[in-house]
Amino acid sequence: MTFLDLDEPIVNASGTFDAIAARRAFGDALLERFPFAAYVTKTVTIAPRQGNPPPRLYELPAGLMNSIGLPNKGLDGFLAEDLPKLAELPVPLIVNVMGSKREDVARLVAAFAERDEVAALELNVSCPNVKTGLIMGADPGELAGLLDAVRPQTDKPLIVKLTPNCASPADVAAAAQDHGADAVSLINTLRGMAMHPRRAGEPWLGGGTGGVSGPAVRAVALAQVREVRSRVRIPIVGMGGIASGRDALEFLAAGAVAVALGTVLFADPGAPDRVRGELDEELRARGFSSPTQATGLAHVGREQVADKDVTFPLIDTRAGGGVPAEVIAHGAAFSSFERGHGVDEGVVIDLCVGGVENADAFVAIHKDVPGTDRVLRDFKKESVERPLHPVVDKDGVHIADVVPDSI
Ligand code: RRO
Repeated sequence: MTFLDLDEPIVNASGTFDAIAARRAFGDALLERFPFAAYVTKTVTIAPRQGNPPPRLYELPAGLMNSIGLPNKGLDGFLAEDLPKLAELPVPLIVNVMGSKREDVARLVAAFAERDEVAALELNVSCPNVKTGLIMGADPGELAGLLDAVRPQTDKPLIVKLTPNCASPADVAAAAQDHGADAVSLINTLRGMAMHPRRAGEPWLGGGTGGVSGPAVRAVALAQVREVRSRVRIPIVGMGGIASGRDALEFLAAGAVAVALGTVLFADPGAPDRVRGELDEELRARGFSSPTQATGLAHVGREQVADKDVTFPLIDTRAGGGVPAEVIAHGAAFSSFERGHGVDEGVVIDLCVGGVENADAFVAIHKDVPGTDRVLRDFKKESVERPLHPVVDKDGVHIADVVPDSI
C-alpha cells in the first residue's frame, strides 16, 4: 500500500480510540491483535490543556457532536508518560499535533522528528473546537506558510488533516501537496451546534459549538475525498462516518488509499474487524485481490480523458504495474449497477472505459443483472463507431483505452 507501507487499509481517526486505556482494559491481548494498521494519537499541543467545559458530547439522529477542546498532557507530558506506552503498540505510530502559531507546530514536529518510536506526524489544522484551530487549515496560503515552517524540521511523513469547514478543501490539499505534505487525511468534523433542551437559546455544549461526525457527515466526506483526489497525487486517508465495509469501499473508490474509523468505535468497539471483513467481501465480490485495486475507481476515465493525459496514477503503478483491464470494468460495475441506479445505458456506456474486451469482463461479472446484454451490445456499437483513445499514466505507461466523447 502506498501509505506508510501499510499492508492493511484501516486506521483509527485521531481522538477516537485511546490505546493506553484499551491496553489497561485488555492487557497484552490488545497487542496480540491490535485492531488498526497504524495508530493515530489524540492531538498533542505544546502546553497541557484541560479541554472545554462540559457537556462535551451531544448525540444526533445520525451521529455525534463533540466539543472536547483538545485536553492533553502537553508535549513534555506526552513524551514522558504516553510515548513509551504507545511505542509498545505493534503498528506504526502517527502522532497528531496542533499549535496556534506556525512556530509552535514547528517545535512540536522538531521534537517528534528525533523520536524513532514515531513513524509519521499528522498536522491537525482542522479542529473546530478551539479558537485558532481552523485558521491554518481553512486557507491555502496559511497552510503553505505553515508547511514552509514545518517541513524542514523532519524527514518523517507529514499528513495534513483537512477541514470540511472551508471554501475549498481541494485548494487547501493542493497547497499541502505543493509545500511538502506527504499525505492528507479528511475529513475532520463539521462545525455544528445544539440548543439546550430546557434553557431556550443557550447552547448545550460547554464550548458553545462542536464538531459533527458519524453517518451524518459521510456523504460530505465522500464528496470531499473525491474532489481532493482529483486535485492531488499524494495519498489520502479517508474518513467521515465510515461504519461498514461498503462505506470503506466507497471511500477507496473516491480516491483514498486508507480509511479511518472514528465515531463508529464508540458504539461498536469491534468495528475494525467487522469492517475489514465486510470490505474483504465487497472486494471479493468484485474480483479485487487487494484494497489498492479499488482506489480511485470513481475517477476512472474522467480526468484522464479531459487532459488527454493522466494527472495521477489511478491505481498506484508502484504497487502493481498499471491498471488491470478488469479493474476498469469493475469500476464501471461499481459505479453504476452496484450503486443501484439500474441499467442506464448512457451511464454504463460512459463508464465502460476499458474497451470491448473489458465490457465483456464487465458483463461476465454482472451476467445476472437484467439489461446487461443490451448494454454490451450498445457499448460494442458505440466503440466501433468511435475509435478508442489510448490513456497513459504520468510515466507514459499505457493503462486503458477509452471512448473519448463518452466521458
Ligand atoms: O478535541 C476536540 O475537541 C476535537 C479535535 Br482536537 C478535532 O480535531 N476534532 C474534533 O472534532 N474535536
